[in-house]
Amino acid sequence: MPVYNHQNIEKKWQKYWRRKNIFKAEDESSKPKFYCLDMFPYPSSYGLHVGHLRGYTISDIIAKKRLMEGYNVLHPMGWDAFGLPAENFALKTGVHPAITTQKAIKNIKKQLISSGLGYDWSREICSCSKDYYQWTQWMFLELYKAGLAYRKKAEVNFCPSCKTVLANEQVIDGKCERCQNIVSKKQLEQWFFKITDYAERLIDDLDKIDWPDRIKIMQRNWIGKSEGTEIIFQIPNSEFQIPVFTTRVDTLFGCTYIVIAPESSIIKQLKPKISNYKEVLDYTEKAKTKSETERLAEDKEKTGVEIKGIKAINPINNEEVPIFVADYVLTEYGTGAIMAVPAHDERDFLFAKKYNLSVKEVIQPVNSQTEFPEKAFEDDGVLINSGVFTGLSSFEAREKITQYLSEKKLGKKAVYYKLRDWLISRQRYWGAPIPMIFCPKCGWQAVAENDLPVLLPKIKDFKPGGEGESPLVKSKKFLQTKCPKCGGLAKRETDTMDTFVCSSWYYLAYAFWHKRKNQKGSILKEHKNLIKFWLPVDLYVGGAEHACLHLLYARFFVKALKDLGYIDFDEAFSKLFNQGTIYHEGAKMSKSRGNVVSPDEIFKKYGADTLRVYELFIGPADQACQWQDKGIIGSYRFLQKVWQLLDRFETQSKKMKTIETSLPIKKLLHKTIKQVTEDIESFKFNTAISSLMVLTNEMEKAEQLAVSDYELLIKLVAPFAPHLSEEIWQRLGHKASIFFENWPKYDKELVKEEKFIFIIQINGKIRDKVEIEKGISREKVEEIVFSREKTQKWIKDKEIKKIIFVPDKLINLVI
Ligand code: ANZ
Ligand code: ZN
Repeated sequence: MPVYNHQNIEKKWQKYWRRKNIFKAEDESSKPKFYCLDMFPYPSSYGLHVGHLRGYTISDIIAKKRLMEGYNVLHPMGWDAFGLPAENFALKTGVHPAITTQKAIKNIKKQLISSGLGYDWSREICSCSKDYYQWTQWMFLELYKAGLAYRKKAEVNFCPSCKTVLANEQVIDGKCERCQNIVSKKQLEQWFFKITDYAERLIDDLDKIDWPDRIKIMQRNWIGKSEGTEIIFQIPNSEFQIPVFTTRVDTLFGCTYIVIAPESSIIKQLKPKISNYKEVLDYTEKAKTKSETERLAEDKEKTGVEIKGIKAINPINNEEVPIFVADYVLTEYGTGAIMAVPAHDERDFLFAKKYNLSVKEVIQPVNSQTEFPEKAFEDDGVLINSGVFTGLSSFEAREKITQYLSEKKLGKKAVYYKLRDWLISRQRYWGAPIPMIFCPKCGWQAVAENDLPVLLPKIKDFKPGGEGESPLVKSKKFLQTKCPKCGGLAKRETDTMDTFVCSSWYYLAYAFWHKRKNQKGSILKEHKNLIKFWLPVDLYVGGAEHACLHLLYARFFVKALKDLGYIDFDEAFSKLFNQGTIYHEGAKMSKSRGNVVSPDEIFKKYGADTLRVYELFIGPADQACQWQDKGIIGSYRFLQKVWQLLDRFETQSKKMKTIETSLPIKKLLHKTIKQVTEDIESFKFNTAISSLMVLTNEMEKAEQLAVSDYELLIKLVAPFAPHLSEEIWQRLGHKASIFFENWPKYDKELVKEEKFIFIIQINGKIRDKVEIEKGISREKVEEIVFSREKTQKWIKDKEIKKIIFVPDKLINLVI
């Protein structure tokens, strides 16, 4: 029998699947639906590497199994095509991003098809095409009309290398998520989405979805719900008050000064009373150049300036405390001011040490006496030096003191979130233009729905401006327009949208994309039924790096669209799976590190089926793993063996085909059906593959093998190695695709573990018997034996000198 010639066969089946629409979803069907989604890739000009393909293989295996299980499967694909990578590549090569992007899409699509991935291409979307971004713009207008999109001047993150502002989520440890350069701060007027309105629901609804805990925890922390107390500190002889937010109102008696953030408007308001105003102002100017992480870091030296001429009154004991301005307090969080308790907060402690401020202990650890602290004691404890509250636990005191303050109208319970509004303007060319117009008379006006899309003009010079000016400013034709309200001369917004806006709704588009007409109005309303039919997504597969980016933004969109009445679910992704990253030569596989392995070579040499098997045989699907060029041979050999088994049925006489499989092989086959079925459901593809390898080896050795049993093996292999399986299936005489066959069911009788009577001897005499399964390990047997009361009685407290173990027979304890 010749070796399996993947080169001819794989192409043949890829064509067949497309021609026969094998993987096309049905919009009307009595079958249960299954929506299996991959995070759509950005069309990199460098193509895909084998690391990218891992996630796509995972979702494809599940989708193919579901199809065989009788589901109506939607498994679509598209392109996250706007954004910096495409634009930067275009800048480097001098070719327009529209051209490079189309070229990249063509190449990647070829790679995906060559991998045997079964997508319904009739629903392909491309976020940079005008018929898609028209609706991205429409979504913007919907949010704008609902008051969820707004413009404000704020201190924003600016990446000097990407020359654009960024959202908070796109700044990782003070660095740009795209280029890893240090991000600076700038005062700019920008467009924001009011994601903070949804902070609470974004936390609460995490309970409704089956996502990895890791991702849920990251989102919870990012949203950062904090429950505490807002306390009012009055400024004597003035009507001014400074509200502070604390989670530790139990430490209020230990407050020895208060701090306001440098950006606080209170400073200006109090100007006439401040005796060192210039010094304060100089400090606030300097603070602007520091990043948030720098400001908050515990180990950085604290800086600040006392605001002289005014004091604040601690409402719990009417003590006067000094007021400082210091950059370790942020304007954007809580009230932008804090009560400082150096004895119990490390940052306050360091600050107090530096500026010689008093440290007053008010919390004592339970069961211990404190010495003079070298460090703040930050835990909960028992109150001391706290008037009538002395002796209470921190927990009780927080309730009681808050209540006391509320009665005096000087405090109340408060909840704050760390989450900030999502900054969506970008001063870059390759994005969806923000559909707004500025009229000198009427102010900001939304573009009329009927005038969408606002087309991205084809300009030659799309280099970003030095100071964060969108390149679109240079296109006079684009810039100058009429005010939708008064008809007078007006200017278009020249910023484009963050590409995470494009990806915040694409999973809805797949439900109806093949049915859309070039229409105006609401695409979501028109296709409400299809959205209802397909969504939510049953399985979403993609990278964990999106935890607080795409996965947070998309959740916000769903909630906003639900509130607007377009959809009727709270969460779009019922189940999420994050594939593990592939490492190569000691680093994460990536173009920038120069350690990528291209799938194209492997397609040629070993075939896509081999690659698919190896992608998952390499290690647990949710864990990082090392790519080894040599490792791929094992997967190749496995598929060759599956192929060679076919020989028996192609060359031997008809009579041979009726041969019965021996019982041990039959049992192994049914155990394998059970294991593969269950392993795929729990994403344990590697153990599923190894059990298929064991079965194939045993079948190879077996003298007798019924064709019907071989067919069961092929069905199990089909989701992993679809081309090979189709080819074998056809050669076995079947006319239809193997993916229209039913997924194998195991015979319950055949997978039953055999039990037998195991003998327990003490000093060679039979003292006990136990029924156990055949083939279980020594450790397991010992565990069972020693947990038996009867055995224990015989041993009592005597020392066991020796244990003799005869597998599947007996154990003898020598005492
Ligand atoms: C007094 C205090 C005493 C505090 C103590 C802590 C320990 P979460 O919400 O969990 O992060 N804080 C409040 N607003 C701030 C701001 N704008 N910038 C910087 N820090 C701010 O923690 C809330 C605590 O963070 C608050 O409780 C406040 O310090 C600080 F022994 O108030 B605490
Ligand atoms: Zn950057």
